[in-house]
Amino acid sequence: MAPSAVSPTQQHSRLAFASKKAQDAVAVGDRDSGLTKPLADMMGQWDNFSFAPIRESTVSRAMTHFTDLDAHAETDIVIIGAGSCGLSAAYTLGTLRPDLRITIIEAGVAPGGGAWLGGQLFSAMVMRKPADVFLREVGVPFEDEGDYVVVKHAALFTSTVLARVLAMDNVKMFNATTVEDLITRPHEQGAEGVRIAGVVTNWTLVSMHHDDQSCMDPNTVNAPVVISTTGHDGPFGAFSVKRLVSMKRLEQLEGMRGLDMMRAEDAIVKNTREIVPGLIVGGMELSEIDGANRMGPTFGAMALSGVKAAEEAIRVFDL
Ligand code: 48N
Repeated sequence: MAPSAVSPTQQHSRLAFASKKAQDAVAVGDRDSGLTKPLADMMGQWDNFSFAPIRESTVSRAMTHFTDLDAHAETDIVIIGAGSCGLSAAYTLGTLRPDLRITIIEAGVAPGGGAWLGGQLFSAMVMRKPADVFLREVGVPFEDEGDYVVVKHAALFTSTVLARVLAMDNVKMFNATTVEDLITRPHEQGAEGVRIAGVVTNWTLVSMHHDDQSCMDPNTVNAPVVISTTGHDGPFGAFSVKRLVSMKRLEQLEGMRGLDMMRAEDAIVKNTREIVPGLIVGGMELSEIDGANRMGPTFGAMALSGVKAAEEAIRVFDL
């Protein structure tokens, strides 16, 4: 069947929310040579080529995001984990609520979690309908196979959603940064309860060495709403729900059950929810609390769980 057509104008309109500066950067010049004219004119002219002058300290000041850390010390919504669920939540939130400041904390240098590949290191990504609705929303081409669709490379999905999210003026991602604890406040209904009021962060390499180097204290981000999508595996998988158990706020984790695609994906999307006041859990981290089945190499539930997590976050934020 013909691949889904996302017209250039649709693609371009998808960038409509990007800041004007960012949008100019992707403005398309005349393409009679296949490249934009400025780039085409550069080719073959390398003998007299040189970059504009710069001083190293200028790069250092431009690169270090201390002003971002300052701006995001107080934020509206934190998303822990920039995997397929977290990125889908960020896209949906950033699009629906450009008035909100959204802070993504991602432990990996490379965001994307498990969504750079399909399954067993093969590259194609399968999503069951109706998750194709999200692919059309963000402009990811796919092959329509009836009850499911195939994105020719998982990285095409992840890089497209990542590009959309990072182009948003109200979203900032701090990668190579780990949430190593949750900020809590006594919950109105009884001292044993807590509500979540933000996250505790550190550079990931620091977080991984607390056992062999003491006194590397963390940083903090205050937020009334936190979405946790930390997945079910990896060094920090299922972080928030494991922390809720260790702080005796959750009795125990039911633990992810065996693979059953038909049950797993519906359960993850339907049960994406606020677990404790101020904390919404989605994606595969949820399977660890609920004892939901795993779904294996199909990603529709991740995308739509992210959409639902965004909807829940807006509901909680607007309370
Ligand atoms: O991709 P993941 O691991 O998690 P999800 O829920 O977005 O997607 C899950 C999906 O990839 C699957 O597992 C598929 C569907 N397979 C299912 C199956 O049955 O096998 O992304 C989580 C992200 C990663 O990028 C981590 O680096 C990050 O969260 N992360 C954290 N970032 C900051 N602080 C933390 N404490 C933390 N923990 C994890």
